[in-house]
Amino acid sequence: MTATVEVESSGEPQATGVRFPEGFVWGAATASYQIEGAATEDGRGPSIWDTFSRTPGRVHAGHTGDVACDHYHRYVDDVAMMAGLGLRAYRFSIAWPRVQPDGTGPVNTRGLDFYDRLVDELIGKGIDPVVTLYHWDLPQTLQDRGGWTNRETAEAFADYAQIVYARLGDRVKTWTTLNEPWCSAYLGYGNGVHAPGIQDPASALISVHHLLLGHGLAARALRSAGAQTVSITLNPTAVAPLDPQNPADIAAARIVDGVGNRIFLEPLFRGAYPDDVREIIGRFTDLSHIREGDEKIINAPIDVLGVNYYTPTYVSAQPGTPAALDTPGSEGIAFRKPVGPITDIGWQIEPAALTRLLNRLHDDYGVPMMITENGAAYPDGPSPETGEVNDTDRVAYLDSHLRACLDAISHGVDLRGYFAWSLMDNFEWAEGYNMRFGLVHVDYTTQERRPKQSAKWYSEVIKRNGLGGGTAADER
Ligand code: IFM
Repeated sequence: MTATVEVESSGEPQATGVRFPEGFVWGAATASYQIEGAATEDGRGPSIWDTFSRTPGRVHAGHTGDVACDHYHRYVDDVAMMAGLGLRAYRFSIAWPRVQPDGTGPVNTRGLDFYDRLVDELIGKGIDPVVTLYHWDLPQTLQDRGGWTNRETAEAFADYAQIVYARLGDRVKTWTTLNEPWCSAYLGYGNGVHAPGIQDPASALISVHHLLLGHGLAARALRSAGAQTVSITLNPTAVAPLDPQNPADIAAARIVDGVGNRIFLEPLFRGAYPDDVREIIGRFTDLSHIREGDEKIINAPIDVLGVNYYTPTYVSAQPGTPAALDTPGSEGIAFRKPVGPITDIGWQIEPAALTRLLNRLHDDYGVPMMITENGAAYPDGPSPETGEVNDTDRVAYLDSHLRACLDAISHGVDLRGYFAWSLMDNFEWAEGYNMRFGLVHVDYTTQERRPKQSAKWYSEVIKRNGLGGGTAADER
């Protein structure tokens, strides 16, 4: 697949107008806990995020997902809004505690009914449903038994995957097992910034393995049940040495790449943890959680890799630096503070790092990919004069990252789609409602949805399957 230069009917190519490959999938993404609300409705059990967000001091200003965007009640209007924007696909996640309130055992049919209705609504409007089975809302009962540090959670996840597939598999083609297991493991059990809020390197590394095992078991089950497209979404760190000529910085980047990326990629695509990563895991655990045959299970074939990208990471060797809690084994490594330009959440903007990342994943693993999340937080709101949300910063961010995708496609990357994060402003985990990533503005008092400038711009991008000359922001 290669990017093409647009050719007008006059036969004159436009200077920089570019199109994406035919059939490129255009969508937007959300996640259950971030938008649904209805936290105790229709038999939904508690998740670790209910517990965490209700624990004082864990989430910005004590915000919770109890109501969120009230999508559970407003999904019909929300799907109509997606159709109005021209989305071709919608990536959403299923809340495990809606389907199995205790994580194992009895199925809550009313929970499944909700997703059944949502899928029908999407299909009725010509929008392809792309399902993620786990986007961080683990049933609390499973956490009470150790959560992802317990191997049984991986087995329970595969059972849950089959339950959901049995209900939706006749209509949903794309099945993503996990979203960003890096976050589940290292933020949930490493630095404790996310639920369940544990700070323990061994627990984080054991969780990595059980998440991967859960993925492998679920992928196998989905495949044998007949799933068409099986996938996992990672958020690989676009890590680079601060000084690319300095061997110590290069070695530091290799360690971060090992613990952050290769720990997932190598067993997924090559069926084994790399030796240097095993050595690091072995510093914290006796490795007995990695049983004979597990890596083969994790190596279950997938059809497409979901890639979430927001920001790069630069590291340098700095003896005496304590290990970052989200990166076990990183003692002596300094993570550079983001330098401008940055988004509202403090993440450095560097589209070229996305191209580098995609090229690297293609060169090393040769896997088809989709961008399953990309976007930016800005503190935007309606203008008092016009009522419009003029989020030109977000338009520029999206435009530059789509161009970065095109650069990767020109390199030979088999990139099949792009999902903007996020369809609408929502509960941004530990940041609560303080960070707005949406294409659509949400007024949390009235629940009014208001498409921002970026939503209108994105609709145009979808319509023309590409970008115009300059940035689309300039076109306005
Ligand atoms: O909001 C999150 C999403 O749930 C997972 N990926 C990153 C996004 C922005 O932080």
